[in-house]
Amino acid sequence: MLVKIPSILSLCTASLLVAATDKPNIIVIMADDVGYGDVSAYGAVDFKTPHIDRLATGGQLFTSGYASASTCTPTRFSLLTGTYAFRKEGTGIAPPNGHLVINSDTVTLPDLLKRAGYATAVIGKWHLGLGEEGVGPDWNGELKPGPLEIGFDYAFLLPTTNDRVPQVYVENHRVKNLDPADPLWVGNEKPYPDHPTGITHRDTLTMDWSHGHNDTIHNGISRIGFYTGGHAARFRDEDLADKWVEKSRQWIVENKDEPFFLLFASHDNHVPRVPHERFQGVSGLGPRVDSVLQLDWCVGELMQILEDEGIAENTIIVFCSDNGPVLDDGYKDDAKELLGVHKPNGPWSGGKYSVFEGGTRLPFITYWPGTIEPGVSFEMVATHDLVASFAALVGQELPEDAALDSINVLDALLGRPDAKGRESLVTQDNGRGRQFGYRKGDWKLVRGRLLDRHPRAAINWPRWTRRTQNSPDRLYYLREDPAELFDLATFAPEKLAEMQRELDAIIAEGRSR
Ligand code: NG6
Ligand code: CA
Repeated sequence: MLVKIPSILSLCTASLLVAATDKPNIIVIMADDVGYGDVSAYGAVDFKTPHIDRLATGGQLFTSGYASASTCTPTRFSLLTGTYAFRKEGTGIAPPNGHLVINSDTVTLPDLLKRAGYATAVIGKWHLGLGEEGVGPDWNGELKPGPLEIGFDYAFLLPTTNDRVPQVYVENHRVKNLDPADPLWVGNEKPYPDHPTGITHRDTLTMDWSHGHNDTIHNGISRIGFYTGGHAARFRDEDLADKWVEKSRQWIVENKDEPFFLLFASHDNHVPRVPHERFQGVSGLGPRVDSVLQLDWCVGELMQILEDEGIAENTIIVFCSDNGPVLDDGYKDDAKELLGVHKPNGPWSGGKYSVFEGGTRLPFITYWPGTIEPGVSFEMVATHDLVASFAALVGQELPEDAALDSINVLDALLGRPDAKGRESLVTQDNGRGRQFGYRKGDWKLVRGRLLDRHPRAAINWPRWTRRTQNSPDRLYYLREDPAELFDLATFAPEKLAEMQRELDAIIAEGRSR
């Protein structure tokens, strides 16, 4: 009998262990506009991101980790739905009064995890719209449909972007701290003729605009769009990161006894870059890099919360970004002037808004201490693969008509030996198919009305890639030419035709899974 006790105990421990790792907590940290080269684990040398680096050295660092688009809304649409955004109208950069662009009956990543017993939350930037199509957000009433209607149990949001009005938090269905006596109005035009804007009151601004961003002023900064009211609800830009961490801590502590899924959607380093005072000036490279340091701090805090709660070994963290880097995205914050030799897009060409690699090939790290072996992975994975991969992790079958482009790359994400990533990938710019990238193995097709002369995207553009509009498809061999400098279209016409055929088929077939 006495002999048996330890074996029963160890059996119990073993089954507990299986139960614990069977359904690990999942945290997806999606950064905003952070490029491949913006993390020291990926080669940044002018500053350090020690916490993100800890994820990288303790987990799998992917050299071919992608966002599916080079702007925010389409990448986030695909992250949650597993379907390429170009398949759905209206998935370009969402405006301040944009409606929810994911249909409530779409099977989403949080839906699948909920079915598997997970508590689900999104904290941070949303930018997928709120409210019904044709109606949009009811800022003073119930903001639905929104995240709660597509699978999240809890939401604490920056509803659009920090440069789009209004600067308020949304908690679940409501604007947080909204005083009914001071209703919030949001619109596309001046509410009255002498409403102060970034044009009429430019001399009062604490951060000047360079293009766009000259409508309603809040916190000394003019934004995209107009609003009035809701004063008690308005945030300070400086406090956003602290708020995401505070709300995450609260929600994790409340939900740590069941498996949970948290989408931590940082706004850093999207413009206007106004990190908390304690990060201002710290990098010496201006607000852009200060904001990256603030993001890195958030990552460290999240890791610490897991440690404090004793759940670090039972939590998988994915670190990724929504699109490539940009220097001047509408405000004069000296991002370009203070860049020095830092390369936000690493070895690639292009950045935000581009389908060259720099627009979508981004830091991508998976971390699960005790389960994921540390290492570097050259396998191709993308943010919208998390739907199929996590469905597999938690034993949920993907419905046939859901997640139409999501590939189960779980083994690669977990760093299992000989695991394979995806074979091919379509990337897009903003909206519905103006530009496409198509990568298969080492080959890359670049198609479309190129915005590579776009001033906002102008990061380290090689001379060769400055094209005019409606240029023909181009073909690159990434293994020898990672910066996509040498168009091989005329040298390898058969390869070009094959790649064109495949891209056309993926677009035409309506699904790639
Ligand atoms: C662009 C904005 C840019 C940024 C972007 C969305 C102008 C001139 N530019 O239209 O500043 O807000 O939209 O960025 O207004 S994203 O990362 O959320 O996709
Ligand atoms: Ca973005």
